[in-house]
Amino acid sequence: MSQKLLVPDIGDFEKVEVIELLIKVGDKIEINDPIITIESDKSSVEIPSVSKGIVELINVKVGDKVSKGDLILSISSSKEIPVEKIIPKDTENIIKEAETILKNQKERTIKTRPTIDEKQKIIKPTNENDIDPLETNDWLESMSAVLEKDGKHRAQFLIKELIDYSYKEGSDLVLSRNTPYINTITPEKETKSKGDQNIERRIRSLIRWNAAAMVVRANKKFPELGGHIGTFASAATLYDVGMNHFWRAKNNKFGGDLVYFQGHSAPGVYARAFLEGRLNEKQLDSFRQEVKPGGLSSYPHPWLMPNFWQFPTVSMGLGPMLAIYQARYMKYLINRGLIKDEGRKVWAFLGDGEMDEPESLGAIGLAAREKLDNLIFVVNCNLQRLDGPVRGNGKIIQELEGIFRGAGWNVIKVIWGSYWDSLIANDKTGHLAKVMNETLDGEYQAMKARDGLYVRENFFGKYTETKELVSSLSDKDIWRLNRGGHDPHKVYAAYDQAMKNEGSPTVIIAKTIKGYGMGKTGESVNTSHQTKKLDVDDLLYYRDRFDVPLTDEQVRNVQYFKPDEKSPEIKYIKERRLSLGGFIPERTSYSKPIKAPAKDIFDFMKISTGEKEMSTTMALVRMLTNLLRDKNVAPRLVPIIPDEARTFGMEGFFQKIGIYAHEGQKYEPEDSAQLSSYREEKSGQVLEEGINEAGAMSSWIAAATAYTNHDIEMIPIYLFYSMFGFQRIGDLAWAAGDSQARGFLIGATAGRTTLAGEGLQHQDGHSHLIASTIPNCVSYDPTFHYELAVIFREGLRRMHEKNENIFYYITTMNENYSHPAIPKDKDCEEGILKGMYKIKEFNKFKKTKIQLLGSGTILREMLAGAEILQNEYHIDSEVWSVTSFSELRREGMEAERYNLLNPDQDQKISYVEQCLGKTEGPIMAASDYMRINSDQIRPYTKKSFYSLGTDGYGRSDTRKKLRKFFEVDKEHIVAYGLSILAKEQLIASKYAKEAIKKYNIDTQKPMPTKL
Ligand SMILES: Cc1ncc(C[n+]2csc(CCOP(=O)(O)OP(=O)(O)O)c2C)c(N)n1
Ligand SMILES: [Mg+2]
Repeated sequence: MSQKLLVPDIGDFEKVEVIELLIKVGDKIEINDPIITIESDKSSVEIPSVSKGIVELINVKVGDKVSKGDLILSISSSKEIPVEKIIPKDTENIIKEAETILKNQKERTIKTRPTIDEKQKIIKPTNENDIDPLETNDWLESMSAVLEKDGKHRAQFLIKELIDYSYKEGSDLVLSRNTPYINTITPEKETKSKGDQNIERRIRSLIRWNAAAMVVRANKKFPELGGHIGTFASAATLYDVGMNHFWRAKNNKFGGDLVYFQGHSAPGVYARAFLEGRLNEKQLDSFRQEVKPGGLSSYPHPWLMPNFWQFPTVSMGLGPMLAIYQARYMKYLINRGLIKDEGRKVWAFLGDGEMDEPESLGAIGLAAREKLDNLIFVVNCNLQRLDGPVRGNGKIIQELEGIFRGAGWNVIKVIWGSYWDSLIANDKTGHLAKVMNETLDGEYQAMKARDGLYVRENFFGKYTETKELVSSLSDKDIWRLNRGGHDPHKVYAAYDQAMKNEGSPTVIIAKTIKGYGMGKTGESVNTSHQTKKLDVDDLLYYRDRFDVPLTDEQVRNVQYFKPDEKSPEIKYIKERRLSLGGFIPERTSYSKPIKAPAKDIFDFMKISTGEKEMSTTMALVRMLTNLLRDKNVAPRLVPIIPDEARTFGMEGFFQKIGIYAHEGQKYEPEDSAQLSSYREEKSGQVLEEGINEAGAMSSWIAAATAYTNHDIEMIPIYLFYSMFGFQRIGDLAWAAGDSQARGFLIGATAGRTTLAGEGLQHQDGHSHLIASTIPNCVSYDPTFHYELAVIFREGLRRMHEKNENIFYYITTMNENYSHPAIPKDKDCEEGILKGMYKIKEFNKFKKTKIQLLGSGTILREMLAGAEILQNEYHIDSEVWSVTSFSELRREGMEAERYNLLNPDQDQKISYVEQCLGKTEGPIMAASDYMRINSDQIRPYTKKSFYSLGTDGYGRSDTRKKLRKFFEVDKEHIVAYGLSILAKEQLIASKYAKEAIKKYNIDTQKPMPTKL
């Protein structure tokens, strides 16, 4: 039996052009197989089949315009399947279902005591999960009575007391954003570590010593090197417990946990690697001396230590944000079936001062929403940052608790060490908890800079009850009362619970002392962060404090200490790591390259579009649609969009590959009947980030480094308004370079005059300049679709097939125009990739010539200007399409450098010079970016060079007016061209003057930068 396939609902569009037939008569098709591609003036979408069978007849051809209900084709099929799109979830049913639930709820009778008045009826328990409604009612009635008798403040007070009490009794399921200033896990509920605490302490002491020695030695040699001792000193236990018991390394059986180390605690990580036998003394001695290969980088930089560091974290705030998106991306890969779910975790270590960076907290809502129980934050609250206290007048731990709990995180506070346990247990009157709550961070800090007597007087001395509590303790005992973050038992228990937590991310907020153990010079003092030199007395104190087995002489020489390979310490440290699968951090990749698609997949972009006009953004989307048909590439593409898919004409992707949503789609979308309906799915491929460029970039980095973190090569393509790219998330882009990311960044709707109506804050005139500052970012500003195809294909080949550690920034525009076929010249493709090629030559008059270089859409103004110069002024020209001024500059710099270093050798000729050296006439270059963009190649041309550009603030107007304003339209190109030729004494100046008059160019108008 025969069936008809019709054009489905395509939204607001009528008469949309068919641009591709993806089937032919006789083909066997399955449900969801794409059958044709249609294209409106903004986007192209594939229409999938809603039936299966053999194609009998095709009713449309390329170029036809179709609307909803038009016949596309008919197929023969044995089974009767409705021709209409499969009916979406029935709204009626959903409503009915909801009504039934509501009805049932109403009918559910709760046994309550007879109610006395109307008001009490309102507070009847109605919660379905209530296991004892009678008891609940008792409580509610009491509350009602309190409210009536003593008012809302008293009611609030009682609620708070109840919550605090339940917390103290061991319930961490609190209903308040804040809990008392004590540990979340009560001593009875602590899971005990199976580790040998004595050996672990000795190992930790050696790591502490070697980390400090490393910084001191480096600064003795070269005082300018700097470094930090105080940070790691405060975090040593937090790291050690993780290293000894929790963090599983990547190996051939397991994907590995991912740990984001706090940037300036790097010395501690090196010191441990030294004991593990991964680094030697010579390497420790090259800390912060990275110019000579083999030096240890100041902070975690994968670019500088590509086999060691995994994540760049030292730009505060990026670590937490990247870690959240890393954890989210891990779930994405699992939900898409690309990696196994092995219970891997992402750990991020952060400073309490660092939490003030907006990025640190900016994505915590997403982490909770996406139920990232594979994510664990550890915030080291040593109460200090660089200059002074983080919250001298407040309490950072309580503040963070409120914020994270409010966002939906599992919060574990690790405030007090084991020595406090009995005191807290004996705090029958609650006064100890009261002092703990009342004492400010500034006071806590000051206490640890003093001594036991000071603490007795100023802390315990506040109330008779607390004074009494410690009356049997000596000052030394009081001084020994430790903070939670320095107690391996407390830290172990917290990590253990974090590992077991399900359904939400965990934050461990640990209290420590900055410069722990450093004594007078560096412990808990405001200058702790800056301390990088310790004098002999401090070193001796540090040695004694941690029982490091060094003689005074060895201490004076600041020697490292590493026990014998056969010592229990070294055996223990190695055994621990062996049992956890290997070393951390370590950066490796076992991903397989992706075979670049056959060239012909791009061929459709090498022919002319004829009359048809389209933007390069649309050409890109067309290209991606085609790439999604390549079986090697398709599953690896990760389109990432911050809420602009429709702007870029990408809504077709919603249905085709779905939007990633970890819970799938729990609602029927409003537009479910339409072809491009908003489809969320657990295995969705598109990362739709919402209005969140930093988040989108973090996702992109996670995907772009999946080759090392998950051993799977992915192809992330992040499309954004070009102005909200590098300018907005520049530091993340720099971190992407450091991380050796591989993928595409697409600055869409690019240019300062091409994006016409949006105005000052949208119009980008400098993203290419920022992109060019990142050494491994390759950027292009193509004009025509074939240029885009050549560039993109090469990007795929270099990054994902050949695994070069580079990433691409390509700008695409929203200006519609027709695209010519790729020039026949055999060197054209090479020129496109190198950065320029000759696109047209005007050679009619053979008298006066000018070289015209154009980039992006301004190339078209150049071409139009060249036409006028030829026809109206008899000026010949060569027009060059410059696909990348930045790449030309890089090549030019290299050639120049070689020549300067090798004055007696054959001199290299830069590619710019190869193109322009033998040409006639001066050069005029222009782009839709600031003049400095085209000026990049000025030093490599040996000719007169003039550039036009869009310097100044953008503004909203028509494209034509904007180009006139910024003086990059064809009329200015003609006038400036003539003026340049006059200045070079190649023509008389009157021609230029005439043109200026003819085109109404106001010579008195100030520079656009001043307007
Ligand atoms: C974006 C950024 N701003 C400033 C710095 C300089 N800096 C490095 S560490 C630091 C203080 C860190 O304090 P905190 O986060 O509390 O960490 P702690 O050393 O106390 O553990 C500052 C300001 C930086 N690395 N990154
Ligand atoms: Mg701090």
